[in-house]
Amino acid sequence: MAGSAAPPGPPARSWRPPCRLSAGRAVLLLLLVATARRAGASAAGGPEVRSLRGSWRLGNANGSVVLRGEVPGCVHTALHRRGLIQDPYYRFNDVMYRWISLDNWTYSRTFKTPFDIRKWQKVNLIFEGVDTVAQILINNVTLGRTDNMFNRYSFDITSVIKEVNFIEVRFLSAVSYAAEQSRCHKVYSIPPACPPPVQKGECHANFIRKEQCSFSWDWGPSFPTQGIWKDVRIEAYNHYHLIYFSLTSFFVKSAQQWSLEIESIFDVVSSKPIAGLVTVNIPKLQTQQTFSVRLQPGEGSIVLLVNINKSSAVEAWWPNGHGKQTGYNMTTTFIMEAGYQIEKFSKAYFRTVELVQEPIPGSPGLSFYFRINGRPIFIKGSNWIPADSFQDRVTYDTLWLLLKSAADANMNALRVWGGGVYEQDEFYDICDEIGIMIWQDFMFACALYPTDKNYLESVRAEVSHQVRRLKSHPSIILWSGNNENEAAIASNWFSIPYADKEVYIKDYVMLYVKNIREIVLTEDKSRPFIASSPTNGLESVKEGWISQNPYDTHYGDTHFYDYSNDCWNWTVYPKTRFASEYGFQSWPSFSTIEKVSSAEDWSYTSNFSLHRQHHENGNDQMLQQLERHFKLPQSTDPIKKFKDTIYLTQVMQAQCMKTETEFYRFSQSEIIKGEGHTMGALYWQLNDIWQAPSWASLEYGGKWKLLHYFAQNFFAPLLPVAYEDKGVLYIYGVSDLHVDHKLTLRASVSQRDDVYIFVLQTTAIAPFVSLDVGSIKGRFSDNGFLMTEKKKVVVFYPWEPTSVEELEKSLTLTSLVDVV
Ligand code: BMA
Repeated sequence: MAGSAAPPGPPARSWRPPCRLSAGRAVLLLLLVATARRAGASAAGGPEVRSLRGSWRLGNANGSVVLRGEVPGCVHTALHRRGLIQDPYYRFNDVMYRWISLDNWTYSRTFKTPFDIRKWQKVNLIFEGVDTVAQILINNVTLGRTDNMFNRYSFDITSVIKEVNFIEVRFLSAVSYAAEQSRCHKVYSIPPACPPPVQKGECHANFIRKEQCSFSWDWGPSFPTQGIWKDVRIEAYNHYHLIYFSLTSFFVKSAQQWSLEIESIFDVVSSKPIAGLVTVNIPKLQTQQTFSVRLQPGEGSIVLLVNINKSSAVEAWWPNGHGKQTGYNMTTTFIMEAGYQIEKFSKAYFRTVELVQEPIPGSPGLSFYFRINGRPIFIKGSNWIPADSFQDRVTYDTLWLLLKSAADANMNALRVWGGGVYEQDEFYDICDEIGIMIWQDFMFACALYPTDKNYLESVRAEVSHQVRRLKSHPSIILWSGNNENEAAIASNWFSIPYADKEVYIKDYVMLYVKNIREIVLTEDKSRPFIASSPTNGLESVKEGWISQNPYDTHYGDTHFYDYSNDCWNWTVYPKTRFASEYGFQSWPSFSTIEKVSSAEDWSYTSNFSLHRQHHENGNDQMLQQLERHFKLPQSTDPIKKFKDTIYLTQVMQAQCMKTETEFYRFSQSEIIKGEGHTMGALYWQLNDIWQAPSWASLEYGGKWKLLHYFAQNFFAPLLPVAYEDKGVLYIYGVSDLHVDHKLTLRASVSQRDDVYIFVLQTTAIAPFVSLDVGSIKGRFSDNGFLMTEKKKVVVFYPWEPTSVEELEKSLTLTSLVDVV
């Protein structure tokens, strides 16, 4: 490990934001200008693009730390790459390196303009993402300021750009900014002020439009990053420029025909309107239509409606397990009287989504389920959190591995949870490709939020940008305003005196209903919107958007956590319409923990084990749950005892989640005492942000916990469930299939060159058999199983090259009988 840089003294530079730093010009321009990268594609005379990716100069406020930093990237990653700090995830480094986010850093570089500036009517500097509070300068001229990590910023630099330029992005610590904004909000406080001490986090995350969990969470560290986290470039153009291009599909019932809505947003720099022709061509569907259009000066959109040829059989896009994810190649050509021609290649998908909330015979309340392409679908999956504290480390491969693991475990949906980030384009591309439906939260979680003018303006720009960027993805089936903020007010999490409640309800409605919802409904009519999760849906609307009890099992969705009752007892679970969050913790495997700890940390009660646990009393809760069904590990060898405990927490988590999920699945087709008709099970949580105990089924790095293997079984399309109720054994056959099936059991394994076959033998029955190959990346065909037969064959699918020798060396086999 490289030696760490000494924490420099307090930040010297003194520009402080006025109360609520006005993003003024930048935000205004964001609404007026916008992206070109996605719109891409040009012919002669088209826009010139100069990427500013690559190596920048990076320095802290008093100049004591200067280094090169990659863009896109952040300060922490740059310091780590240069060997100035250790792995930020190692041991206690999250708190040791707090100084990094308290300092104010500046990114700068020079660059040459690769084109003749005089030839262009407009030159923009585009940031796809700035994290978060910064002043942007070119050639010592301030272009504007940024204050929202989720916005796209575009600055008009036509009159500022020279042949050789000096660009600076002067960041202000997100932590200081948030504190300052909270201090300035004088009329009333906006809770929570700080996270619970067990999270070792920073305060006032709700005062900054930044990944909320970067100030810490109950499963994650505090790393409030600074950096240019997405693409940055210069764009020059004449006449007009395509900035957003999106497709949404509709099925027109009256005509029994699919139609596509194509929206193109342009910036027209000519002083006069520009006329032209747009041709849309989908060869496979024998559909071609030409439209004459007229672009007005300034920013504006054109919306074209393409009716798909009725005689072509359109294959719809289906979720994983329900059919194919068909998409059709489509070309859109813009031939305008002035300027260049644009040819845009895209994929057109056809699917409908309805959120059905209607009376159910024999049950008070309303249903809450998704109908995809006219078919009710039981939503099976989990909740997605950011895959890393440092977004620049999240590659396509990281996303693919995690999302493919979700699909391989028979999931058909994920909820992108509101305390993280709107994910990168590639995330949604993969979901489109493999049929993972996305419940997309807006990024607000577990807090109340301000609604002053500048804040709202920033949120409005964020919402328009994100909806425009994402709405073409068929995988997204729902927009949802926030995580648990309706519940936070309804259940008074923050002890707000009754007399003051109205103020917060007003703020809530202002933010999620009058702003976010309004924008979403204007921008995207192709999918439903709910204001919060959990919510009572239409019932919440009726009660003024905040229900008395948003956890009501007769309406909407519920979140349910119970660590004190026996989790193997299905009667403790709510017979809800839709379980959108529920979960139990476990520890990640030893090979994962080992990478960020040292020998002295390897016990369940070490300082390290306490430090990594961010959920109050979490480690004890796991032991208490374990004790109900297992003997706690007693080995005198401390490492063996630690490993046995880790193994048991995973067994316990897997078994609890199996019980709970099977309960939700068999509650699909029944109403008992007015409750039931459950149509969704999204457990908390799919993935981990670092190596620590959490609710996740995939460890940081992608390794499957026993829960993930169990999920593969409890989410199987055909599921037999047996449970006992007052002396009667009930057996359910749960099916997600579209046709009736006879159930026959076969346990068959096929052999391929790139997989490894494990043959297991036992002389006695072995419960919860776990195979572990340490740090070798890959997954087994099955794990955590009950071995009743003498011999069992398990296949290992490696994610990177390995060998029989390596696997043999790393293999550990554990079952309940091995725990001492
Ligand atoms: C829910 C989530 C997260 C949290 C999880 C586990 O409330 O929305 O905020 O991490 O429970 O406590």
